[in-house]
Amino acid sequence: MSDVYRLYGVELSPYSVKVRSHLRYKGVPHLWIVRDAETTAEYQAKAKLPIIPLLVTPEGEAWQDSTPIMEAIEARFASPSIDPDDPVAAFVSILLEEFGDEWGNKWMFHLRWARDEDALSAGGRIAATMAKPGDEGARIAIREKVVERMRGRVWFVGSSAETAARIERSFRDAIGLLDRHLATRPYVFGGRPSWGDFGLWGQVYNAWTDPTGSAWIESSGRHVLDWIHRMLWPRAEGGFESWSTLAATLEPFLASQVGALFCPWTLANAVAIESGSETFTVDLAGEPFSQKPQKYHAKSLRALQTRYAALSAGDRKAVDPVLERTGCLEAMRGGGGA
Ligand SMILES: N[C@@H](CCC(=O)N[C@@H](CS)C(=O)NCC(=O)O)C(=O)O
Repeated sequence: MSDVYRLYGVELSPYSVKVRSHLRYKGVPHLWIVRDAETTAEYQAKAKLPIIPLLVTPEGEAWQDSTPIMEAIEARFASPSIDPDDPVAAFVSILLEEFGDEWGNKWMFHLRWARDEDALSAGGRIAATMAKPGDEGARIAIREKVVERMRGRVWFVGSSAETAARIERSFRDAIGLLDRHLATRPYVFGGRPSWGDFGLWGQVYNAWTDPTGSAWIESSGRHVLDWIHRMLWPRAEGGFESWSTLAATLEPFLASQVGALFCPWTLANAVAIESGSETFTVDLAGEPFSQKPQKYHAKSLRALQTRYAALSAGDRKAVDPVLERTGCLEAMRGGGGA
């Protein structure tokens, strides 16, 4: 039996490239199969949900959802681990993975579809994978359809005229803070990539493939740019750092992005899902942010809270002061504050 995994995805899917970089780093034998007009039938025969990435194992099992896919790969291919050794760094790493997947996706989705030039760029690339090669007429027609459809869906991640400035400021602030942090290390937690790198990177890399995200990153984040390139084929260049050397430049990122924006947002989202609200509004660093609740995020927040609850008493004692200082503790405890 072949030992090759088959990963179905597209370059413009942040969760697909996240899993692809992980497989590359782990040295997992795999084929990257672009889900295009030609491979759609084989993709559909395996996929239970209409989402990418889809990873088909050598035994023919079909795995979906990037975090569980990566957990399963970590279980099968233990080394090199993507969990930092230091317990504080290890927890912050999975928190940053969640932040990247859920809040970072707002940056990416908003930047990609809000402006004509970005929508044209991304829509054109998506259409190129869907149209029959050489059929220009079909490519243009599909591009128009994709742009219209996606622009009609940006509300889904909370992008609107009212939230645009907040999302864009968060992206630019995050790039600046990450740039300072990455000025002295190749990866977010030191000499090798972690959960946090993969989650953040899928979104930031995708934003960088679009004109606006690329211009903003390249004009103010040359270390982030190097990391974007590095993460396409990540490799261990050294060990993980401990929290004591990471804290000076990572805590400001945690405080201004995760604690001040993502945590209150995800808690309010979870409450809105539970109460079945159509929309919700939450105060984020003094500004109202309104959107329709997103179901998946409530589920992934619960998974993260379960990880927090499972920390040993000793680890929790080390992690709590950092979460407290950066405004992340309440969300990890489930919003109840106790
Ligand atoms: N939580 C999922 C999210 C996957 C997801 O939203 N995938 C998007 C593309 S990035 C998708 O498949 N959308 C429908 C499609 O492209 O057909 C994961 O981490 O894998």
